[in-house]
Amino acid sequence: MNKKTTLATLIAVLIALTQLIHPSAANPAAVLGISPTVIDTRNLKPIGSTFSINITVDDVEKLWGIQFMVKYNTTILSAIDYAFLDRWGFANATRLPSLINETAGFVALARAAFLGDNFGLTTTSPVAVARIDFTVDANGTSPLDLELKDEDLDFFGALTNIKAAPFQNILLSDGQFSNTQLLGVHDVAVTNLSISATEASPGDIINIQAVIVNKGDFNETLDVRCDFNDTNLIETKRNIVLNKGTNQTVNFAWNTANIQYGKYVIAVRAVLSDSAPGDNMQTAAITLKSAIGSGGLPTIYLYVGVAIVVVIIVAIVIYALLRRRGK
Ligand SMILES: [Ca+2]
Repeated sequence: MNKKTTLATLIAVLIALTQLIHPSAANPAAVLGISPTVIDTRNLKPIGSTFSINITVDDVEKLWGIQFMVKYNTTILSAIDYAFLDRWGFANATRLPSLINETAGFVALARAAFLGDNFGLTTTSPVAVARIDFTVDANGTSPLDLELKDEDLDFFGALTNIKAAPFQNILLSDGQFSNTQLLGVHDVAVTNLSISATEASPGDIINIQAVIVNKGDFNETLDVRCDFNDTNLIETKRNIVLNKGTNQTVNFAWNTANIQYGKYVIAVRAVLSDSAPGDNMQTAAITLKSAIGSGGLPTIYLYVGVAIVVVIIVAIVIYALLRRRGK
């Protein structure tokens, strides 16, 4: 081994060591919703009257483009107008086709900012981005359903961020209209998330427990997902029956045998598009350390220690080689 090769090996070893220390982050799902959730105005919205709904976005980072549709019952309602609320620099936005289709019963809205015109919308609370106006045609009930995709109508929507990368994980929160009956809401929540350890070693089993609650007016059957770092699935409990007003404890076990050292965020989420999606997920943080690291010596010192030993060995080798060449 000559001096150059030795140095290259040393650098490679140091780079490899730095790769062992990796940060992690978790992103919540983006939310597209209707506000108010329920237009429940018995006897207050007679035939011929008008009302408006706002479309809101939540938990988005650098939102740059938006395309979606709202479907409704054309017997009960007519969509008459829409407007974008240009509150985050969409004033100069390119106009993608937006339209009202009174025959099929949908409003399709789309808008994107010019690239470079702004830095997108970042928010962790609901922000209204568009408004739709309706007139009431008849007494009855109509859904106000948000859709991102309808293959029959050849419609493919998205929420897109500044890098033109669609948000992969989007919760849709629908609305309802009625002028004849009291409307109930669908609303479940994840509460009381606990994990058996906040520090552990790879190979440990982490027990995860949460309570799901049905706060709404309907009996529900739903899946509950447990993930780490956003959408890396640990397990899904399927078809849990949760009657209104009841709660249920769910348990998961995370086998960390093939998980690297690092910080992780465990999330338990109720998979249901409900009226208040903000409480459908709970998270908890956990750090996986080496056995020595968890015994009190932080993991980074272990890596530094190994690196120092490697450097000393390499130095000795170089010294030995140089001495031999010198003779
Ligand atoms: Ca909820």
